[in-house]
Amino acid sequence: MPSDLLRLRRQLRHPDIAGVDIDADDLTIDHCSLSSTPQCICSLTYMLSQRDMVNPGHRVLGRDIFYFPNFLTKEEEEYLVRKIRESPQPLWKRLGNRRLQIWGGDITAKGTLIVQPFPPFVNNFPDIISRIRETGAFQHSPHQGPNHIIMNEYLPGQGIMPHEDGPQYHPVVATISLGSHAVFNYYEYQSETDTVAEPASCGHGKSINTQPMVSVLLEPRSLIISSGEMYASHLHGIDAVEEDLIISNSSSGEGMAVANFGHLQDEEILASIKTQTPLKRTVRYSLTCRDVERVSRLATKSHR
Ligand SMILES: O=C(O)CCC(=O)C(=O)O
Repeated sequence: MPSDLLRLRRQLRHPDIAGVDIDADDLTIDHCSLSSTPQCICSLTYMLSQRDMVNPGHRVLGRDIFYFPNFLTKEEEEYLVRKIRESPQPLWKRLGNRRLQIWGGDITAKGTLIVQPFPPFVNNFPDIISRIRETGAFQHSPHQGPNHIIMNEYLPGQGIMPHEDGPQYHPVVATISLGSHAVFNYYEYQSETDTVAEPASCGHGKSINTQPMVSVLLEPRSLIISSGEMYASHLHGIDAVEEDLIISNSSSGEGMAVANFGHLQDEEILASIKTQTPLKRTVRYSLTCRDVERVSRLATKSHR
């Protein structure tokens, strides 16, 4: 048995997870920090429990990333995009490089969600929240499902810088893509001993490897779930580009290889990859769905 695994078995005697029954074959330890901190033990517990919650057929590269192509139908996508485009101007918040709406309420500086009702289309048609619940990913979250959604709009050439989602949320994030594809990159922090050729940028005073560790192609209508160590100790972002050249698993040509190549289903996207044609981004709306752990029900105003 590898020494890492022996160490891990010793750590699993920690009282927080005593009695957890695991099989050595179930463990993916190559990308897990095996320090002896309780946080590590907790995140290991989480990884192990997450493993049983979401259908393993959706798992990407054995990591805590789950990809669901065609999570919504084309009709549902069209309906949602129409509802978003029809929404009143005051609901939009303008950031430096894009616009967004917040559904489910604002979060205070101390991390409490002041609950507001979701727009009706989130719960009724399509029933996004219950469908996300059914994936099993939120089974252990405080409200057993998302209670907060950030809806981002990206025009071609707009993206989002690598960032972490922060401690106010339960460590699972489910993101639905509407309208356009995008490439979702996961980044690692540099360890203090790393010597990398690439320059590094900084987050929370820690250096970030600017080379993505994993890239996932998000097709329109897809859902991606990040959890466990991908939530807790990695960053994610989307490059601000107008097109993406994606290569197939077997190709050695120029372009980007994506970890979920085997999960892709969109015929136009597959055809562009086959013919090595860059995929032009169009307007994309993303619904980033999370469970804010602390909530207050003081607010009464309804969603317009
Ligand atoms: O638009 C996306 O897919 C990512 C959005 C995101 O990372 C966020 O809102 O924190």
